[in-house]
Amino acid sequence: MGHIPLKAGDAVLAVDIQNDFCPGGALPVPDGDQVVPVMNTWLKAAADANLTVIASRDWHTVDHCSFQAQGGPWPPHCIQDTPGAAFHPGLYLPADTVIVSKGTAFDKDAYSAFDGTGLAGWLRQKGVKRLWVGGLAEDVCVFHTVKDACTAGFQVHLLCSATRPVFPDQEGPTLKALQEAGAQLEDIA
Ligand code: VGL
Ligand code: ZN
Repeated sequence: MGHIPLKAGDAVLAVDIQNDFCPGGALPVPDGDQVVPVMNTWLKAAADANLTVIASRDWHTVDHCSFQAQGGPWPPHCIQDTPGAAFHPGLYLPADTVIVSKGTAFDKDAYSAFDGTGLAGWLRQKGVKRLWVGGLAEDVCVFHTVKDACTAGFQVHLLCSATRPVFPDQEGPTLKALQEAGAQLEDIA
């Protein structure tokens, strides 16, 4: 375990660590569950330091527009209040974790935790300057969340050992694009 460099003005954001994105789920990310112990280390460290913790979740309606039967790219996943939409049972969420739901409209998808949620303004109000981000999936919702966080002016650190892609052969271009967007890649696990 490397040193966890959290300080005042930091927040930790766990993106979509839900059963449907883990092995056995409806839209499994290869080795998706392996992000849990690493993410937990950061979540515990944030809680110990009294820092803001956010957990986003993909939270779709039935017959959501992103599902294949509706012409979208994905199998049905993360339908509101189903077991597949629940956070991974091993994920440690501090009592005051702020849960951000996204993709909640029938007719609109949202890959980023900042898309339509008001999260950027709320974080600014809380005085958050830096974000430490991990979760699922690296090439989909983590990618768009990190990009939006950079655009919104936060200093973003991507926790590389706390994220996994849906399509592992895309990982190189994904990481390169995020670095170009201003994110720092962190190998601390
Ligand atoms: C996601 C595919 C579809 C994600 C969400 O959370 O990465 N991926 N919906
Ligand atoms: Zn989705």
